[in-house]
Amino acid sequence: MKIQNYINGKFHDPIDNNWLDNYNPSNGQVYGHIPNSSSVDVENAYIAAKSAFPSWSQTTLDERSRILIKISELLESNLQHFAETESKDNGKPISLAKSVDIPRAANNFRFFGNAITQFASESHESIGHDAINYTLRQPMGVVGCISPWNLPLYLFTWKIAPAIAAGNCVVAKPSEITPMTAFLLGNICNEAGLPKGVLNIVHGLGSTTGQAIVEHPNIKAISFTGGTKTGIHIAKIAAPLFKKLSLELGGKNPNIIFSDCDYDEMLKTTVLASFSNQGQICLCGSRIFVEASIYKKFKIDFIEKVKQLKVGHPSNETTDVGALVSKQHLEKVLSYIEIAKKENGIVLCGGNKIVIKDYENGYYLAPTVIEINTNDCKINQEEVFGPVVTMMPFNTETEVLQMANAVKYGLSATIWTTNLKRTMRLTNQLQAGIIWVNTWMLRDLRTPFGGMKASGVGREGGFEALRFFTEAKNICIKY
Ligand code: TXE
Repeated sequence: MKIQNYINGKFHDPIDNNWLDNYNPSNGQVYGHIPNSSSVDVENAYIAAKSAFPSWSQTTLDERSRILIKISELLESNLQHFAETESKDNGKPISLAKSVDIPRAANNFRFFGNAITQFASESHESIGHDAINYTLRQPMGVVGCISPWNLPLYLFTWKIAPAIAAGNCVVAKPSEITPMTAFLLGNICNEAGLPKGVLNIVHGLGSTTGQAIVEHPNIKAISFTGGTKTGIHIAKIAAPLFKKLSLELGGKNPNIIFSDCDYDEMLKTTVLASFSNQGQICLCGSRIFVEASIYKKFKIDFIEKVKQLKVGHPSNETTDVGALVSKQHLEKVLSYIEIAKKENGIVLCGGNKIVIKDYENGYYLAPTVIEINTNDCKINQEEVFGPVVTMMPFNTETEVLQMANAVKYGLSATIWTTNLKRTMRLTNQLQAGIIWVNTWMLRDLRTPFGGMKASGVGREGGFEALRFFTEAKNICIKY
């Protein structure tokens, strides 16, 4: 199957007729071809977006909201098809695609369709000067959205929905590894009555298509989610062009467990925080720190639960852990397990590929738990982004806080405790953009989402996203 670019409401082959293979992670087979779009395709997408902007930016908020909510409804009514497509393209369990990825993609459109009707800007009365200042928040024009492969439609729409809600027109690129649901979204947008050119989707490699979007002199803002290395590269290109940038990058998140926590709840959630989506979520808690007094018990109980996880074909409803996204990524994750062993890490379970009958070439890896004795090692410092977690004991709050913060990343952290004072002390001092206490991945779309340090710059979510996709202009009137 060949997919096409979606430009100006229509589907097009890439101008250079240059195509990439698309692999099915569950069996390692090529099952489709996607455009490797050139800068000419990106330029065509830009021209379509630019032409659509004057009218879209003047479209009433009610009308924008109505169209976004219609897209959301159409995604919901096509949930099964979208979920099957996502699961096949990415390797994630169908149950996850049905319960998380596609519902959340639909919700992104509904949420920002509603949010835009509530978005307001400030005014400041300059008392004693007979003057008033007010802020206009105007759409920027044409903006670029570039998304990764781990939560394909979920993260693609997390950027697109606020961008178009705010009145911008978009040139968007999904990951070349998981382009399918983004391709399907084009038809849904047409059916919902989104005017042509408001959203344009170009497919291709980061180094060709993505690069052309970032380098485009008239694409005013880039919202990017992906690897930290890519983020650095994009920032270097965008800075001299004075583009607005939102970078959501990697994480190496601590999961800190105190002995006074609700143990059963912690255990159940820690399994999810470690291995959901094959551990390929930037928010996964990949470094587990356990208070020494319960370390032995936790070790036995956790390993027992992890061993019960069913690794299987993504389309099987009972699969807990599906296939990793690509052969290259599987090899990267395996290489980190070898590094950990060399660093004296003890593999408590997993560590090996899994062969599934009839799908022998699929990218399956057993959920892996590695016991370590220092935070100062590669396996605890670098993002693995797979079904691999480490665990080690700690004795004091001060010690665990120091280890939690001693990484270059600062995306999220989880704390398990019922002690309020400790919670307050730690949440104040942990270097992370998102901190969960006694839960994980509980999301409210109104909250600011993003990381500190090498996890990125800027915040998405709620009004933060609408502020990102608008230019603030202050007007001072003396009366
Ligand atoms: O991501 P890339 P990769 C981490 C994770 C993973 C590593 C590398 O550790 O192992 O990053 O993954 C586009 N100009 N995360 O290499 O390349 C690319 O086409 C413009 C964490 O797959 O960063 C894709 O659409 N765009 C992360 C997107 O960037 C470029 C999720 C992300 O791909 C580009 C994914 C360029 N020069 C990986 N080069 C998270 N934060 O959730 C690439 N792209």
